[in-house]
Amino acid sequence: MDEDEVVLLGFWTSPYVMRVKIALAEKGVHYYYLEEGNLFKNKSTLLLKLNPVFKKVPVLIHNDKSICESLIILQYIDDVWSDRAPILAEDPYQRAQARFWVDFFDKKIADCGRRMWASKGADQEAAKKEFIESLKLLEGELGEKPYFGGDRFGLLDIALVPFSCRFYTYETLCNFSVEKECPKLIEWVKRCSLRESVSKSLPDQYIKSMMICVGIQENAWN
Ligand SMILES: N[C@@H](CCC(=O)N[C@@H](CS)C(=O)NCC(=O)O)C(=O)O
Repeated sequence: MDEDEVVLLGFWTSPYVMRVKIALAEKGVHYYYLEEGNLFKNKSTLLLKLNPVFKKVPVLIHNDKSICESLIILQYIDDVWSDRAPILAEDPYQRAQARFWVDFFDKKIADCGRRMWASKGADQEAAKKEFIESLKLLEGELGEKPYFGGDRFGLLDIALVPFSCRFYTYETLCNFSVEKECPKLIEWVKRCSLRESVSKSLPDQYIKSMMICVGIQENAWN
């Protein structure tokens, strides 16, 4: 399988792209990385050709076949390199649970993050309140386990941990501390960051936050 050609088309601040980087690293799959340099102002012909529907990264290209949407890509990676480091649990119920929480995260928490960044005053406060409540629900799901799936680092961990890079920005914009609100979740972030697959796939949260705050990548909050 490793003779196969694997290319990831991405953008450095995208947590969706980081999901794919972590999954490939966990599986030990070698790949070429192509940065979509002007994602928001001038998309490359390659991106438009490979993802004509959403025109978004990540796109995984495996032996000239393209796969879009981060969660579908994670599933694909798990299917193709099924002989190592499983991303999804074997048990159908555990798989369903992991998918439920990823869906909750993508629909609810990612949206609160966007609103905390894009609004001011009462709207921003409401988004912050919802964000903290939702994180607490996730923290409840984590419980005392090292990872969401138990002892195994899996789908929910891979899907969620990239978004921790944005915590510092949210805290700075909205004046709160994720660590104070959800200490166990931060312990989990630290635990995940000890894995090379994670530490090598996530940019430093302070650098990223600073660039976003000064407006360099403001559209990256899609
Ligand atoms: N649902 C998609 C979301 C991907 C996404 O939003 N990518 C952003 C970068 S973070 C993008 O490519 N945005 C380009 C645009 O909106 O034009 C996934 O899970 O892959």
